[in-house]
Amino acid sequence: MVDLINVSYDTQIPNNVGLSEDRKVLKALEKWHPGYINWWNGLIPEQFQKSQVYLRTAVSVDPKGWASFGYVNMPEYRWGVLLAPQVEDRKIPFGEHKGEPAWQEVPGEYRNMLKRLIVIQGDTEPGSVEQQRFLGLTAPSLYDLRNLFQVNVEEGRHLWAMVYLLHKYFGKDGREEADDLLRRSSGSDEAPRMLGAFNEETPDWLSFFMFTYFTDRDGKMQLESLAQSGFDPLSRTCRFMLTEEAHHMFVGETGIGRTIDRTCQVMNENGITDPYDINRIRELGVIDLPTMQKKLNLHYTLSLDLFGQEVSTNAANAFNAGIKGRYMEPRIDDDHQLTNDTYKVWDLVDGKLTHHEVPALTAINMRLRDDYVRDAAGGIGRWNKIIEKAGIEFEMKLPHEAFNRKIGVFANLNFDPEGNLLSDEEYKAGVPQWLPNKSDGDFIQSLMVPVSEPGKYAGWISPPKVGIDSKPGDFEYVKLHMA
Ligand code: BYC
Ligand code: FE
Ligand code: FE
Repeated sequence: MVDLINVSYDTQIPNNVGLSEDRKVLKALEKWHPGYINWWNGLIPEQFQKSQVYLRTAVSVDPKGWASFGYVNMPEYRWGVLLAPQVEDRKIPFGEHKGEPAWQEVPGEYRNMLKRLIVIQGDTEPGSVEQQRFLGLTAPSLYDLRNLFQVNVEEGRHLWAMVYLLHKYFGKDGREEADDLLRRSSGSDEAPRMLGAFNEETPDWLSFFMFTYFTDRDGKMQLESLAQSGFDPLSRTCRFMLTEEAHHMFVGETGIGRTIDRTCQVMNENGITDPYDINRIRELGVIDLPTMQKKLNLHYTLSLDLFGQEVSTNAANAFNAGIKGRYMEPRIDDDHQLTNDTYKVWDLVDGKLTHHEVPALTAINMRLRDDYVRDAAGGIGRWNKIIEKAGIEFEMKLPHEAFNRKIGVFANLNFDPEGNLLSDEEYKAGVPQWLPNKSDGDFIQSLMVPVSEPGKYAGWISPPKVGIDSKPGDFEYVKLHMA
């Protein structure tokens, strides 16, 4: 048990926001903390709560030394409140207030808009931990187990980051929203998480890697846009969160890469050249490449839905207000107000996909999604290099953006992964080849057996090339608690 009474919040919560002098916010956070610990302890299986996990903890915002590594009992992890340093004389970088001094307090006219965005951002963080709650039981190695928990504690810290903003700047309704972030829960019927992808299951480690590659990358894009915000505390918070996000996507990219690598290796050892020889490949205890492509299709398209409608007045208003900007806003060569600009969005005319121009202000979500698609393509190329090097003829691909969508112009239309519009029957017949089905799931599940000896890995995945914090291959990343 954690000692909830004698917690010294100023020393327990590493922070650079002067919490000890901010009595009101400190009190609000003290009230919120037991609920958080309760939520956390309910998610992580007991034996892991008592284990020693080699984790990094954010202890400052110095780019050279912001994290310290060491063994931690997870209930005692020090979730800090850290904001990137204030930029002197920072100006609002876009929208109708462009050039005015950045806001240090909430601008009254945009209070609700700002609160909504902070709540949505905050809601995803605990949602992802809930989705990943059972994975610790089947980790393919101690290295992977440690990475799972690293991602989990940091998503927990991201929740803290948003809760701090709610408590500090939004008074009573901010506190209520902070409580609701612990009340909603992934996949719940009564109180689900706010965005679709955070109510899906993450049933196995391949899903976890796909999620951290594709869905955490939505996190990166959204945080980049919020980091541009004219509301300075939000900007500073998001800038620091981005430092941690890189590792989450690294876990995803290398996890998938290692899974691909192992499959190719086993195929070669057994003289299998046809990647579609699925039964033989599966009998050898590795995941066939076509099934990995199906998982990719699923997680990529779920993540595309997180960008909202292609044409959105919400997004236009947030940009105009100076609350949420674009990816790499300072590097974009335009007036940063979008008074006369247009942008191309997808449209469906007589069953054919086309582009048409709309006022750029309304197409902010589409633009961010386009940036995301480019960003997500990078890893696919690196995975294909692994397959090519192994001499196997197969290529992983991002499916067309119209495939399997629930939000936006393509929602609930029957597109195949190439972007062809199909009849209901054609679509139904194709789905088992495009998305993971029950037997794919069962097969992957059958491989999910925990490996807990230092330096050993489950048969379906290769070891990583380098250790965390330069540790050697047989490093004991988690000292498991034995009951
Ligand atoms: N599911 O005009 P639209 C992360 C709603 S991930 C359900 O397009 P907008 C992380 C929408 O709310 C990053 N509902 O809205 C990753 C709206 O409802 P209301 C999370 C959806 O605002 C991994 C209506 O449809 N951060 O950090 O332009 C692990 C009309 O839509 C969905 C953010 O998202 C959906 N997918 O765009 C851990 C940043 N999509 O209000 C963490 C904050 C849309 O009319 N959020 N709707 O009832 C935003 O910027 C925007 O709210 C959205 C939506 C981009 C999400
Ligand atoms: Fe996060
Ligand atoms: Fe993340």
